[in-house]
Amino acid sequence: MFSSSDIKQEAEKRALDTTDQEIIGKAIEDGIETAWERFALQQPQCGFGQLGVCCNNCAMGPCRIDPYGGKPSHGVCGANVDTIVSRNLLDDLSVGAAAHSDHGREVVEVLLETAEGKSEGYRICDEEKLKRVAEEYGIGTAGRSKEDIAKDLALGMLAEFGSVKGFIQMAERAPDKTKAIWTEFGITPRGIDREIVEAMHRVHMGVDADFINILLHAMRTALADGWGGSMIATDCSDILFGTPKPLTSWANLGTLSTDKVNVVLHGHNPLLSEMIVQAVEDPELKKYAIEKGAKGINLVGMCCTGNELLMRSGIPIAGNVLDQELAIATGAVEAMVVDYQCIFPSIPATAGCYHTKVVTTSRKAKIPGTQYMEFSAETALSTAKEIIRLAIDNYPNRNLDRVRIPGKPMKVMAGFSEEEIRKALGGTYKPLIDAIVAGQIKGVVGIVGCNHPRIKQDYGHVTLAKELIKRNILVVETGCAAIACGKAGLLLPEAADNAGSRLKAVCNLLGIPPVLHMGSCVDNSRILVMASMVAKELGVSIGDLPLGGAAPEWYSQKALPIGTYFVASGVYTVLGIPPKIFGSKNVLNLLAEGLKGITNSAFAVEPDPVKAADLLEEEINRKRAALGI
Ligand code: SF4
Ligand code: MSK
Repeated sequence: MFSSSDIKQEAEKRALDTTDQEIIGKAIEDGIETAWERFALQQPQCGFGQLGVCCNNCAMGPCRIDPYGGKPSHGVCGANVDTIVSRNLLDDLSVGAAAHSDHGREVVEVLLETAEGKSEGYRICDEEKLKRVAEEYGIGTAGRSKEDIAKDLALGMLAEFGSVKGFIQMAERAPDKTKAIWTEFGITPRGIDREIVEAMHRVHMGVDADFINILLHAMRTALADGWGGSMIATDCSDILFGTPKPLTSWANLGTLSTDKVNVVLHGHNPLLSEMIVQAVEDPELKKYAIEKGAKGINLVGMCCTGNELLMRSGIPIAGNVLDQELAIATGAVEAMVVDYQCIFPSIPATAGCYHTKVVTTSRKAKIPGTQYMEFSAETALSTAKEIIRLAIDNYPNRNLDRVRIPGKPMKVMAGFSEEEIRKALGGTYKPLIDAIVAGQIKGVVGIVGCNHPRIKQDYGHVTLAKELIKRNILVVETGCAAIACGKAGLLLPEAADNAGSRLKAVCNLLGIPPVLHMGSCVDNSRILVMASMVAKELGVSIGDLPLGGAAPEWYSQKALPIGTYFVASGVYTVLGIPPKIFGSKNVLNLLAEGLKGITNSAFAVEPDPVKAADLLEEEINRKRAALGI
């Protein structure tokens, strides 16, 4: 498809990072189909779908509405464009909320099994956090074993998924003024599963047809994710595996090794991958790798499983979501181990062109053409060892003529949990508040979300982060956005040289980067907790704070609840990819304008990251002025 002279140009068009560009070039030379080729083949994509005006909810459809105001203006059932667009949005958002929350539930289940002595390889690592969270749940801790406390806490958290109390305990962490807004508009989340199930009910044909009512429930469902499922996932993972602390490691495809067995851990849930981190310490496996001709075993992460491992154990991160096929195309990966979410079903086909084994591990996420090795807490460490043995056995199959490991890894600093940020500030957010009041830090923006083949990989994240720090706005990040900035060298204290002089001085004083890696996608909950603590210290709502959110390259359904719980919590959020709502002016107006009167925040859509930075800065200035600073 490409002449050799075009390959470099094409690679530069697709990705910002030079190691990614090199392997994109190799993949093209090797004739490997990646998301970029498949995206091109999908063009032009369906305009009705992009506008959100197509409904496929029942067997009388699919129905689609003329977006120009002509006929048909209603589906067979009579649903108008506002109903269809808002219902589609709620449907997609609920899928995302379910994904985060079901991940959270699995971590709680393992906490329970660990407390009951039924799991293999797990232990409670952060007893202090266990006790702190247990106290929030009203669970007594004095004189009790950590296992007893953990059992009660796990049961308390599992109850959050239904709706026993009518509210979610974790959401009590929000400031009173924010909770009062939720109460006033009837969007306080009652239970995690409950809101998602109710969303599924509402999108059924002939149930909710009022777009305002539908969108309010979308906010409630998103809040159940952010302040419920995701927050539980974060806190239980911290309890089991340790709350992240600042550390240094490496990022990009150059983290793959030329002479060690390379194992890529990809997906979202740290439950099995943490056991793999333990398994590679087994002296027998180390010896076995050497017997097979390798110099050792090299674990690297990808996407949010990678972020979880980077944050807690300093495992290097090979890349973000568009790197999954590229990692295999290096020809150097013995095994790619996946759990769930953001796994391209294409990877067994890519792996089939090299020697890579793809190992699926979750009952919920099987992919034809992969080797399935089921994860269960009872046998987790044994399964982890088996997986490593399989990868080692595959090492001799590496075809050195087809291997290319690009460039050098980029050093990164990660591990900025909310607790550690607070600790670095001396135990309270007062110094941060003082810095904001003094204008040393103009505001804080969370950049989150994925890569999208419509945007040059990482360009949106990196450009926006650079623009913001230049304007003395501190950036906190999670997910693929954080990996993008890691590859670009922004997760280093030295990157403060790119910041405005006032932010640079703060970073230099604290020895921190101007862009803080706060974790995986579920760890956006850490940003909520931080915002909440600052707001409480000031006695205001989160919506009063000079904060912003952005998802410059999002694609996943999970980004919808993330953006929506940011906005519903009071954080103005700019999306770089338009959501599928432009077919309804009413839906658009409510989300971009109408919400300002409810949560003092709204959504904006701006594909140009420099203009997105302008919007975020304007919003921060507006909130600063309202606070009188
Ligand atoms: Fe068509 Fe209504 Fe069925 Fe949707 S729910 S497919 S608009 S008939
Ligand atoms: S991994 S949801 S592509 S951020 Fe969390 Fe990246 Fe988006 Fe997946």
